[in-house]
Amino acid sequence: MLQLPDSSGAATAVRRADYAAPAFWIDTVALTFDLDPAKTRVLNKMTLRRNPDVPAQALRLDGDELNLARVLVNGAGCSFKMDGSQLVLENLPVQGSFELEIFTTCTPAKNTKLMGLYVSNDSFFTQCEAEGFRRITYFLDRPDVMSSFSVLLRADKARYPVLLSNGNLTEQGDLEDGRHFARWVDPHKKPCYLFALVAGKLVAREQRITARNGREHLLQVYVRPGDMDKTEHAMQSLIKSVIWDEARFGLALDLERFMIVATSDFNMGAMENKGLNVFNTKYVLASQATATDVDFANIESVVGHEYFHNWTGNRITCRDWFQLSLKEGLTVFRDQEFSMDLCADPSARAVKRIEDVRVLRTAQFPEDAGPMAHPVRPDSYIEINNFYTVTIYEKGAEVVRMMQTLVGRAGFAKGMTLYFERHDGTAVTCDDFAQAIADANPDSALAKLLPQFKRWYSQAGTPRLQARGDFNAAERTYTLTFTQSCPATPGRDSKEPFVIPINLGLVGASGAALRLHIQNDLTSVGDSHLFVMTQATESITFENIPEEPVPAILRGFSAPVILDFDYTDAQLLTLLAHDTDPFNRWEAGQRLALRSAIQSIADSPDGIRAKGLNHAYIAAMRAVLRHPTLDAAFKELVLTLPSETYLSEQLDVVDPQRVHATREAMREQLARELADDWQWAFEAHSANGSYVPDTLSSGRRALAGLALSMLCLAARQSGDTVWPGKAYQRFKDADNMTDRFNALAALVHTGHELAKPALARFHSLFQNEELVLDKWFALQAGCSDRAGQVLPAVRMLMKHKDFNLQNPNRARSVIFSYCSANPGAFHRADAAGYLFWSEQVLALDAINPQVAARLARALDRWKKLAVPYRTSAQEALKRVAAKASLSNDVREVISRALA
Ligand code: 0A1
Ligand code: ZN
Repeated sequence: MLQLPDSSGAATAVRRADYAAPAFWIDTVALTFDLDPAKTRVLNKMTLRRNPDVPAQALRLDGDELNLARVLVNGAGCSFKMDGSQLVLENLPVQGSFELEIFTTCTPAKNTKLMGLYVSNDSFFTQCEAEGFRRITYFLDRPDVMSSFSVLLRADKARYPVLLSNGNLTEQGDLEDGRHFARWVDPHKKPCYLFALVAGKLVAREQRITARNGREHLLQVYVRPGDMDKTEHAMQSLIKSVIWDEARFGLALDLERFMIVATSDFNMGAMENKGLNVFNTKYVLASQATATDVDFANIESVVGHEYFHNWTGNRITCRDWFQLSLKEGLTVFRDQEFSMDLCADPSARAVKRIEDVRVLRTAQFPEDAGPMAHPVRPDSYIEINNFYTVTIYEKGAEVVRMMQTLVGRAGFAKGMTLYFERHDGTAVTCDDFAQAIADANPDSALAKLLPQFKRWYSQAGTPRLQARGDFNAAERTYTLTFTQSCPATPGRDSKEPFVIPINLGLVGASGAALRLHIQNDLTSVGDSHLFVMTQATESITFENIPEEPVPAILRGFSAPVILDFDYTDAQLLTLLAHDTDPFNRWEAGQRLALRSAIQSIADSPDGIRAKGLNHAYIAAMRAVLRHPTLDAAFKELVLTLPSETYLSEQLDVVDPQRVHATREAMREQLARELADDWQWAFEAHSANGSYVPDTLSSGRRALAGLALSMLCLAARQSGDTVWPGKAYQRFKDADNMTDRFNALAALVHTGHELAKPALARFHSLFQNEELVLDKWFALQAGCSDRAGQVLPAVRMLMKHKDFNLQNPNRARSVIFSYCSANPGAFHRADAAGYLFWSEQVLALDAINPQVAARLARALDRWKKLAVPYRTSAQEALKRVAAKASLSNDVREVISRALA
């Protein structure tokens, strides 16, 4: 087990194996809040009873940074003691229910951690997941304790005219001294992490809808008064979500009122509190003038995600936090499917799949190979907030997707129905979910292989799938042999084989899909086959194969593995041009680019003398770009080179500067050699009409944006001024943020002299738009580095009047954009980037440990770095570790990195 060098000994690991049911149940909770930023009073009246299944013991209630004023049992004073931050009550009634009343106060105005009850822009918000409720009152702060909540809110009426909590508004009215009240009753039992309250000066866009079953619902999106004009898209996304969940899974809205509230101070994206979702403004507010197409798409998927949690997370919740992926993996899967189902055509679906895989491979694969690697269902943690990870979310979603692949779409829907029949209203485990999907499909491969399949939940690390193809001309057979392995991860060296669903096909040399005849299997037909691998090594043989085919393996990315196949360039070009699966076409292009980059890095220490991209690759890219029928979004993905992060993951030792220089040289070559084609692409996709953020026109704008950036890059090489001039013009004239921002980014990344006036103009145009200012900061901090100018610029940005370290969005837009998203600028030979990182981790830790711990992860992969980066990164990590008063959040990340 991980040893923490914390002398206080405060942090201890929580282990999944230690799970024990709670000793008490809390059936009802009546909360009364007198809201005041400086001192909020919280009266908490609970009815409790002992859990008959657990031996009698003391009641231990969690608390954090609370001032305790009074404790009454059945209306009378009682003895209690404190054990650390827990309130311990012994001698409680043995039989039946009893009432426990606790009166505490807290200080929302000083709550910079943004967990529990806090103030943002003079409004009150709460964030309780995972363990924030204990910062509001003493409670059994664990997800398997589900209670009926009623909430009375009291506050100054002029300052906080809107008072919201979960469920239904049952009463409201005025009080003395300009105060007023509202009473909310939640008809559904819930764990306390789903509790929420909001109070402030807010306005709402409202929409009444009638569901299929005839029930009426009120949907509301609450924002600050000036933001009303940016709520239409969120509302439409919510309506689409309600319709989709009912149509696809038969899951109807179970609330009379469903509210979304936006706040600009939020640690994460959004939170699924029952009936009262609280969102980061970034995932609510959008207008043509202020939000990009990507923002619009993100809003749709985050609104969907939170809404879908209403069933997967809220109606059925997690038994303990080790089961976090039960709700998160499943809900990400559901939001991915939602976004795909909203796509007008199959090609747009494929684009969404490629984008999701790209996130998985650039963020989750590195996590799974680094010091924070953990199984989808972890075995232990020190700080649960550190486990809201891409592994729990994105890899968890891939595990659910594989289940769907193994039982089919209809079978998966049946499994979901059984899951709700069995577990609605309870707190369960990942095992319960997998069992329901398997039991609903008793003849499926999943049911037959369930115990082995569940290794996806228990074993960390990205499996490697090695494939080899053998063509036997005499027998006219082709045999694919697969070997799987999984690297060691912290705490576990050897792994058992996984169940790997491999979707595959064969492509003839001419590009035609071959019909598959599998040896000893007369049932299979068609040109695609799902091979379910279970052993360490396995083969499959195809018959009637006239010539050596090109295997198309892992179509649609059917399993979250790293596939090694020794493709020739010619084979990859065939797949890129012809495979029936768009994901694999894209993948073939990425492999070609990757191969060339790795070769260049090996050949040329500075990335400059490298041979660069070959003719065939350039010609293939031209063919894709000019293709008459492929859609623009797909072209943009194919023509975007693999990221520096992804590239670095392919190397054993990483020199970030060499990686950066190599990729830049490749981009420049693509810009130069396809100059005419980029010009054509820009002109052909810049048609203006009225702005709609749908997949088709977003794709056109994305491709035009890439073309413009390439044209500016080519111009920098040739000294031409026409394209930068055009970019500036487009920046000024654009009628939407996507085109405007793409043009600005093209100037900033190429370091053109017009970037400066453009940035100044952008700032003055949008100085009152927080979310747009975030983009302005992020663009500069994420800017391509040429002369080490980015770090000094970042330090200057932090002195800007609009910078505020306490606001997570702003901190992310500057510090994270530099440390986590700009490797070429961050990994400096003089170690100044790492020094900056350590300063910021420490500064943020004093304000908001959760945000600090995320930043701490920017050096996760330091052991892969080449010298001198490696040594100076280690020094920076040690500098942070040396601080005595680190939060558990940061301490856990840093200790793991240094272990
Ligand atoms: N459950 C939310 C994510 C979330 C998690 C933790 C938070 O605060 C620490 C906030 C939000 C989701 O999946 O959307
Ligand atoms: Zn979620």
